[in-house]
Amino acid sequence: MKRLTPTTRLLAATLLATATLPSLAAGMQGMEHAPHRHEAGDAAIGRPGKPGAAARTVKVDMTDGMRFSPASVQVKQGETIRFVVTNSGKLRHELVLGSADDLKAHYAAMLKNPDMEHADANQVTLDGGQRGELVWQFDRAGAVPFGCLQPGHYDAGMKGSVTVAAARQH
Ligand SMILES: [Cu+2]
Repeated sequence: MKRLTPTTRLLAATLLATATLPSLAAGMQGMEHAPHRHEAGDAAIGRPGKPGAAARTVKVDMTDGMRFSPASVQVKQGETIRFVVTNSGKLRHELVLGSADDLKAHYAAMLKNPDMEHADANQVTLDGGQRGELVWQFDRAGAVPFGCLQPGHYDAGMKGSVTVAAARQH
C-alpha cells in the first residue's frame, strides 16, 4: 500500500481547508443577523415577570454619558419589578439583565456583530428618546448585574446591579 508523503498530506489538508472555508463563512454570515437567543428564564438571575404581578415600579434612565441612573437598585427576594426605562440620550441604549459571565459573552458577540438584533425577556433596547418596560421577578438573593451591551457602552462603564435581599424565613 502506498503511503502518503508528508507533502501530499499537507496538500490534501490544504485542499480540504480551502473547500471547507467558504461554506463555513457562508454559515457564519447567515448567523450574523439571526436574533440572539438564550435562556431567558435563567434561575440564577430570576425569570420574566407577569406585568400584573409587579408590586413596584422602578424608573431607570439611560444617558449618552454611558450611565444608568440609578445604577444600583434594591429589591426583595421574590419581588416582581416593573422597570420603566427611559433613553434620554440620542444613541441607542439597552438594559440587559444577566450574570456577569453572560453579559460579557453577550457583549463580545455584539462587538463582533454590531448589527446583531437581539431581543429577549431579560432586556429592553431603546433608540434615543424612547421609553420601554421590562418586568422581571427576582427569585434568588444576591446580585443581578445589568448592562448596556451596545458596542463600546459596557466598556465605558454602562453597567449596574440589582441587589436582591434575602426573604425573611418564618
Ligand atoms: Cu448604552
